[in-house]
Amino acid sequence: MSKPNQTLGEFIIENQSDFAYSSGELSRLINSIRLAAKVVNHEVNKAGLVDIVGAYGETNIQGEDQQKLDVYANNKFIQTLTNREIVCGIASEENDDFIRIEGHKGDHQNKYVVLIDPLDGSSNIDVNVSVGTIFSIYRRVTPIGTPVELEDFLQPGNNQVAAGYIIYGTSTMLVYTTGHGTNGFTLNPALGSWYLSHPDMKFPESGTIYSINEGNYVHFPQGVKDYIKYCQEEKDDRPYTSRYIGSMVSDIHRNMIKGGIFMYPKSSKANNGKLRLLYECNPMAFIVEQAGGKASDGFQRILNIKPTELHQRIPFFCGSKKMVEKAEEFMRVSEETKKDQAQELSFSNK
Ligand code: P6P
Repeated sequence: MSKPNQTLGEFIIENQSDFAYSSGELSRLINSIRLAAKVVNHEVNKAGLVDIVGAYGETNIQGEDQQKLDVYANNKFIQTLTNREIVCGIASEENDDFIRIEGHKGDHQNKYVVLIDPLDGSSNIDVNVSVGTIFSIYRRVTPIGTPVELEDFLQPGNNQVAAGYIIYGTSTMLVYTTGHGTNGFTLNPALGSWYLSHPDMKFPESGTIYSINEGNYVHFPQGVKDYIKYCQEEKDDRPYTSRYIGSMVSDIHRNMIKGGIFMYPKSSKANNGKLRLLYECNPMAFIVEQAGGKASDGFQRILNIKPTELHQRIPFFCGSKKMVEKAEEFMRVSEETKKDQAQELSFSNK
């Protein structure tokens, strides 16, 4: 249930019975995220003015140059989440391993784990293009009272109890779900309050925007090449429009409002694609599905995938249901053609 211009705090209280486990803890969890988001937003908005823009001089486990704001955002979210006595573990794109939080009594009584990409699209910071934070929340699966373990983080996306993103753009928005629809809140920086600006968001079932880095075209699987050519041909509602910001949160947020598909497929340069399953694709898939969209790796639903590694990458097709289904059709046909050709080749060699 939502009322126009309701604040985030009012919305959480009014809907906390939706949270399957302990309503009070969801409130505190989301409140800690919205606090950290306001602090990070303040820094992002003045990035050009202070010496916080540019590389930090370190590289993260992904082998990517850490931008100073990456590190700042990572530290802020970890610090805020740790202080709230709800989280027993945090995994971050910026940290090689997960962080154990034993609680102020050292008794490991906290029930939730949070996985986070603290500043997605950070390479855009220096050129003043919007960036985002992505978070994913699970209930731990190992016994409460014991230290959190890796298996608490390697849960399929279906197990998420909440997920969301913050987009630091022309305005700053928090978009999240607890499995009862997807709602968007816009920050009023003058008041420091978040207002329900996009209640019950619905991903358009189809659209005319496709987002992919076509600079990698020659390295894509044939099915992706075929789908791109389908988007570009003069027929029906095509050619579609190509839009690619290079910041996944921004590309998917735009598509959720206007309709469209975002793709980061595997390629001959990156056998599993670039995006990470646990703290990028799973939370975005949960949010998008709750708005009526679809998210797969080109063949199977993202939320059904059982993770094997903390920082594992996965090909990602996400957006308007009918567009993702069309892309999957091209992927399936291409795979079937490849298998037929392989069979013919093996027969002819006998
Ligand atoms: P490329 C940002 O670094 C990111 O993880 C996503 O936000 C974005 O969609 C993608 O990488 C862009 O990658 O290879 O197209 O520059």
